[in-house]
Amino acid sequence: MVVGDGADRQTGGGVKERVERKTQEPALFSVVILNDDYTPMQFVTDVLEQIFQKSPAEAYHVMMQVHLNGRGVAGIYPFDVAETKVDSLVSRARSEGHPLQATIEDA
Ligand code: TYC
Repeated sequence: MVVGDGADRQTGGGVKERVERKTQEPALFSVVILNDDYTPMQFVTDVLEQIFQKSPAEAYHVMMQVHLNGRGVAGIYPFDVAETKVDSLVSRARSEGHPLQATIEDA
């Protein structure tokens, strides 16, 4: 048994001498909202505030960017969080009869 500085050392035989202790950052993904001709501006602003925790000013800014440029980033998250946000957005949009779409992209 080795008692010492916490590093895991062994000798000989190509055994890894030091255990890698660096934690990996989770991969991040952008939730990108897409423009369409039918979803009301106020609905998009509301979901940006309520699902993506934007301030009213940020939500309006992102909504207008999407309206003018075709797409915009609603937020950046680990994949499972991004997926849940898109599911929430799409199910809320469909339940209110809006065609709003969002995609997930590498950040
Ligand atoms: N283009 C829509 C309209 O004029 C508004 C809109 C903005 C729709 C952003 C979708 O992601 C969107 N009513």
